[in-house]
Amino acid sequence: MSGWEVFYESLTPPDGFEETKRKLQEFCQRQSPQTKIVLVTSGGTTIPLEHNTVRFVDNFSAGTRGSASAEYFLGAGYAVIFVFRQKSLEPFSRHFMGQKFLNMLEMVDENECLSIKVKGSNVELLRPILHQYQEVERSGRLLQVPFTTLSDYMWLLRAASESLSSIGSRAMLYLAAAVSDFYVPMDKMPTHKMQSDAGPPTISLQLVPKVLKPLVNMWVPNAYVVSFKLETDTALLIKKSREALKKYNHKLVIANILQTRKFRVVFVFPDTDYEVTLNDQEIADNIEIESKIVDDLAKKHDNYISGMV
Ligand code: 9Z3
Repeated sequence: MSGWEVFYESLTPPDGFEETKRKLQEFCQRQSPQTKIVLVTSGGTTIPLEHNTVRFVDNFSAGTRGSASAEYFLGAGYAVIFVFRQKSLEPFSRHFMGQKFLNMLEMVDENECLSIKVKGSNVELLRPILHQYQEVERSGRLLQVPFTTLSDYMWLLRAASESLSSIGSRAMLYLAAAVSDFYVPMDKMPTHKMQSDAGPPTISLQLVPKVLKPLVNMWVPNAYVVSFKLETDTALLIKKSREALKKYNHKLVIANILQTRKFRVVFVFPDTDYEVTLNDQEIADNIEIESKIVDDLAKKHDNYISGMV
């Protein structure tokens, strides 16, 4: 068995896995024969430190990239499988997180009848979002699948990929989730909460095998696969992205630096690369970089489907 097979054998599938698998297959079969389907992964994975998990290792990802991109893919006519970290941002509802939504409302007392209204200019903000959301609900083009741990993510990524294999080149994988490179194997984890009176724990993390390899070569060999590369050191960004392309043989790496990811990414191909950025005016106008990323990708995907690349 190869490294990733041994790794999968050691992981327990998430609760309700068979039911989720059925939903994924049904979703893909239900779409019309021309519809393109994208799998968007979003948010960060957790690494439990105990079987009865009290503590875990997490990362910074809020799911902004994934949730915004999912909306733009829906806008471009795609059906979307959104595999996301539970409690991270989701398409549509992301616009109303925290107290934002409550600040959009006001109470109106008319003839002793109390009602709640959307405040003035917020109507214009809400209208297109609600409109798109309702259309997506009616057409059944969005399937949301939550995960929490690295193990859940791995099982769901594989099931979602395999459910897409039957649609060949019409499938795109957009792997924006921040997936941990390290984990604590099940047999190295204590059953119960670690006790402080036992002194400082030594936690030994192991490397997660790269599942991009079986994903590209075995699970969805004809799909348009896009991965993301995150770095904090600019000097490494393009080099590491090219290495990934070479190793996994997929179509494109979208490279980004932690601090500038909201307004600059680099599309890295085996032989070329170019930047996709937001200028000051676009930032002031609240344009999201994901709209440009998805726009560009949808065109590339069409070319790929028609055999032009
Ligand atoms: C990304 O690089 C995403 O763009 C971000 C988005 C996670 C930075 P936010 O959710 O952030 O909007 O706050 N995702 C991939 C990160 C990653 O783990 N990539 C692996 C790597 O860099 C390869 S798959 O080695």
